[in-house]
Amino acid sequence: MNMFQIIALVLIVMINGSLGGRKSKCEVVRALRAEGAKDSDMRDWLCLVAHESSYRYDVTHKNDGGSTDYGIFQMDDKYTCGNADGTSTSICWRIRTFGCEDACSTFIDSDIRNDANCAVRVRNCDGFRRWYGWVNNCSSDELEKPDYDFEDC
Ligand SMILES: [Ca+2]
Repeated sequence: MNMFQIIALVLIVMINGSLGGRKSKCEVVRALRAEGAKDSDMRDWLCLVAHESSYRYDVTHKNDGGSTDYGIFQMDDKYTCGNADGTSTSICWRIRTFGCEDACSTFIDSDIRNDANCAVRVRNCDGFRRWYGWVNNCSSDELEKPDYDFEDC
């Protein structure tokens, strides 16, 4: 291997390391719109994703109660992924069907379509309060920030 090849290899590893596992803001916007999310909710969504996963789709987080959160929307295995039992509430029983019950491994892959599908249905069922990342960080003042501008998407 000559010096040029070594440098090229190092660059490839660095690029993969910095970009791997992360989605752009507009990729998230497009995935959410495709699942019916309204633009009037989009700043909330972007704040939620920024605080739940920092736009990384391959992250997991172990909760104090023993459940685990998966992926860009941090869907947990207590109420959603891998859980096909149906919920206890009459309004939201469909949450665990038609996709939200997908294997948790599909919530940390690079295809965020099923993640967005499930997240939009959870939001339509329970609102954004289901996500502590949103509850604790996404005040109306916070949502004004240019970080959450999405007009170019
Ligand atoms: Ca996925």
